[in-house]
Amino acid sequence: MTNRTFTMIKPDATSKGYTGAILDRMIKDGFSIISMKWTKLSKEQAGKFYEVHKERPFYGELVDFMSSGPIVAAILEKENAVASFRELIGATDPAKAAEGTIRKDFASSMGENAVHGSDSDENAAIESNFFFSEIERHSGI
Ligand code: FUP
Repeated sequence: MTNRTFTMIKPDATSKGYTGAILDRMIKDGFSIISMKWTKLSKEQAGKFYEVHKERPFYGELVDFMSSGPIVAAILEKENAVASFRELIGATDPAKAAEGTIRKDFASSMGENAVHGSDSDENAAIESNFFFSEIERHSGI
């Protein structure tokens, strides 16, 4: 699974109409879309997805925000996908994100930072399984 990562386009970006532009960045950077869905998380689902951050002070806000509007969830494929995608999206805090990164251009704050990207191969697999069934993950694309 080292050639795959998982992403979400977050509610701030979908509501501002950035979905197409952000997907375009991903495709132009060489990522193939393996699976993709437009959906909305319930509070419970957002809480489960971000369970690792349960003890952090921003957890409640994060769960409220991630369940506040539509998201796009996708599995992407490219060589060295996790690291390459983290580079494309930039630092968690858009104020610290490098020029030309997705967060630099589309995110507004640390919390509302436009996109998610898995931080390891293991989490990419866990997060992909959270959103997509086995058939959806092996669609033959
Ligand atoms: P990242 O891997 O870059 O998405 O960042 P983290 O896994 O550290 O954080 C997950 C999400 O928690 C971020 F996308 C936004 C939110 N967050 C905050 O709201 N405040 C913080 O101080 C850190 C993270």
